[in-house]
Amino acid sequence: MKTFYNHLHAQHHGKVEMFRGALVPCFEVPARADHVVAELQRRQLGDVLEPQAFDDAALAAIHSPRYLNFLATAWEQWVALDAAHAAKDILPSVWPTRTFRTDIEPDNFAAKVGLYSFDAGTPFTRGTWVAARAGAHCALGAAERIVQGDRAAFALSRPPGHHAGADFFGGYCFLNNAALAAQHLRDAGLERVAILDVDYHHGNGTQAIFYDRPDVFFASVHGDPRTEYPFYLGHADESGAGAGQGANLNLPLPRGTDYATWAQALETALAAIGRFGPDALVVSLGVDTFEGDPISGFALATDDYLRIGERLHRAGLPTVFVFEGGYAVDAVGINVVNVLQAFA
Ligand code: Q9C
Ligand code: ZN
Repeated sequence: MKTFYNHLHAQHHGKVEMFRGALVPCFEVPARADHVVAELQRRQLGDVLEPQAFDDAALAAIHSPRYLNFLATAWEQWVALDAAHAAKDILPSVWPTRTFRTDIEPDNFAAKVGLYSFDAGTPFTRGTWVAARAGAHCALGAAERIVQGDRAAFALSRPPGHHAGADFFGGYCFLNNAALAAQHLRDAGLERVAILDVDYHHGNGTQAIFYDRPDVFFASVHGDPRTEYPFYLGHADESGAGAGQGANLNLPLPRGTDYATWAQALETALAAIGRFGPDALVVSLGVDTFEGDPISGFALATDDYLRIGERLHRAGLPTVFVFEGGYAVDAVGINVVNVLQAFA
């Protein structure tokens, strides 16, 4: 299985995020991806490649023009306000909630940041755009391997993507790598694509992007949004809209869920995906379901990731794996590569 990895990911290195009234060190750090690469190479699980550059038009297949323009220019706008800003990250602090307008992009920079984001936990840094774009190219490159006939490919994208919507960032995500991979498969002629999101957190961005579409099925197993981030989406009654009715499946589980219960939800998701009959599968592979994860609440053990990989292999579909969450930094490489190795 080929892995697409881009060294530019490390240029996205947030300093702090807002947590309970204080700024705390970021959980989403470059070392996460470094550990995955090291473990892939230790187990010799296939080539690790730099992705080719893709045209920005590929990003525009998922993201809005004004959002992409914001991402591409945010850092220069920030530093133009005050040269001293270069030493600090951009962190959102004001948002257009219900009854506010979102059709007019404000001139004020802080207001623009809020228009295009949904939390204060996702710093935008000097290297965020370069890193996120390179991460998206990893996802596109991995999807292209499937188009070319490979059984599986791995996009070691960083920053992660599944919380990012068509025109907003948040949850450590800026470009929706899994959505870009799925859309690339569709644009290459595959008629039906399924996305299976196994990250601890609901993939609100991916769900929203495909919610009214019948050609991309989205299934997610995640912490119940009544208590778990991202809180405002991911409930069991969200089943798709319009032509996409029936093409969305959420399987929320309570904090503390262990592998036996989690694996039953995986079976439910895979059965629904089987009925959908996709030509390929995109897996949003977060390993923040791990018992040692510092910000999550499931109890999966390191060996359980081998079971997940075996089970996904038995689903019998060409599969693009896309790296998402997982914040137990010392274990993230072993857990991710357990899935990939058991699949391969
Ligand atoms: N103090 C992904 O796993 N903040 N994103 C939680 C932590 C948001 C997770 C609070 C977590 C986002 C891709
Ligand atoms: Zn997560």
